[in-house]
Amino acid sequence: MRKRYAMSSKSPAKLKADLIRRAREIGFDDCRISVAEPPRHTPEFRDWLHSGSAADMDWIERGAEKRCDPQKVLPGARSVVVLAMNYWEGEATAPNEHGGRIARYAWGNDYHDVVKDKLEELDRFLTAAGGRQKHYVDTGPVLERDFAAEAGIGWYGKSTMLLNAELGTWFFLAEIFTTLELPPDSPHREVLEQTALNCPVHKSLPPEIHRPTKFFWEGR
Ligand code: B12
Repeated sequence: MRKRYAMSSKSPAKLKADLIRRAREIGFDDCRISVAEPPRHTPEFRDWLHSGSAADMDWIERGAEKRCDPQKVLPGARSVVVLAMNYWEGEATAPNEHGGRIARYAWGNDYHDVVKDKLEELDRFLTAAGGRQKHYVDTGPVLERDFAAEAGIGWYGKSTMLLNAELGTWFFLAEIFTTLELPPDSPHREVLEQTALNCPVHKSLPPEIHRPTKFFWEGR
């Protein structure tokens, strides 16, 4: 049965604390807030697109303007709630008869469905507090890693995967854009250093790293 929430007159700090508690109760491993501003690495994203790195993923190009501006996703958005969910399910299985192995992110039920149900629950919670929301997991026009890095969920690893001190790279991301103003979190120190130094990690990488035409799986 769906939970009902009373209209709230909580302070933004109290609302954030309650939201985080609820997010953890329903199975998210981290919940942090970013301001709904253009993501930090929109110039790099545009370069990536112009260099043809999106290959046949033309849907990324189609949603490019929204990816670069949260106001085009949800006019009036003030905050982005960023959520992380662990998908580590134990050591890798033995390769099959063809020598292949299934990536961990695909072991369980489709994460798009699993996470979406939980996002809907948090969306209802925020609606009851007076917000308008849009939520996404993976398939939305969102530079998810940038918002997550900005909110302090983690920092960029060599594989371009976001790294979290407890979860490693083994987590999915999801976001809720909301018109509510929630106190933002800060980026991890590593993210600020990577950006200030124009990221020697990213610069030292072979060009394949951002080229889905040559897949680069989970840092291996
Ligand atoms: C398209 C896509 C793919 C494509 C292309 C991958 C790619 N690197 O772009 C393919 C199919 C190959 C793929 C594979 C995988 N993906 Co994928 N993918 C996406 C998707 C839908 C868009 C990514 C995108 O915008 N790419 C464009 C490039 C430019 O963006 P980016 O790689 O995220 O780069 C960011 C940072 O590196 C940073 N950046 C860029 N340049 C610079 C320069 C400097 C100086 C600095 C500091 C930072 C910086 O800013 C960029 C923009 O945010 C996102 C979901 C989403 N909507 O964001 C999931 C997503 C990135 N994928 C995810 C996952 C789990 C995977 C796989 C591990 C799945 C698997 N096991 O096969 C692999 C890992 C591959 C990899 N190393 O990235 C997760 C990552 C979670 C995490 N912990 O980081 C996401 C967020 C999905 C989710 N909701 O959980 N993916």
